[in-house]
Amino acid sequence: MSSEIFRRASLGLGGNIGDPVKSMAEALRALNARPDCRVTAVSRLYRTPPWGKTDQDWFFNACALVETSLAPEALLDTCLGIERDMKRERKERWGPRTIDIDVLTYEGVAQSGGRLELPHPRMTGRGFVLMPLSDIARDLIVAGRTIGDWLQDADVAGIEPASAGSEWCPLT
Ligand code: PH2
Ligand code: MG
Ligand code: MG
Repeated sequence: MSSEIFRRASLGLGGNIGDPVKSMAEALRALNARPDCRVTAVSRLYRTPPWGKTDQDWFFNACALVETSLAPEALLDTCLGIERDMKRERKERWGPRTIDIDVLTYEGVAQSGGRLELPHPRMTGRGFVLMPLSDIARDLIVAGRTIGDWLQDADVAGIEPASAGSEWCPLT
């Protein structure tokens, strides 16, 4: 008998090479197909100007909620494995990539200094994370404030919804 506990985590997805929308949908399907992960919510898709390194193509970004029995680091390794299986290409930090999957939050866990910082240390300042995340987790509290509150103070210039809902990502 298994009595595994499933905890909620949130993920940020993005990409700006090849067909990032297809890659993000494929990544979430791969995650959902695992017995230890259930994708329970998918945000709208967004078109976002490049942040950090601005001389590159615009990104597509989205967020998802998962329930998982994996520990945080194991969830990260699973996401990195999916990136690898999808032959992720990346040339430089913050530069162009085919697919990026970041673990943003993990229920009940705050940690720093290791391989996986939680919550993601830069998520509260990034419009391309906060906009999609607020579609599915507006009331989630990160660093003492809700995602909706962080979003109100964030720079969201140029960010545009590119889908009406989660139809861009059929999970089955
Ligand atoms: N990811 C980065 C760097 N810059 N800009 C946008 N708009 N979207 C991203 O996902 C993104 C970025 C590094 O992970
Ligand atoms: Mg990233
Ligand atoms: Mg990453």
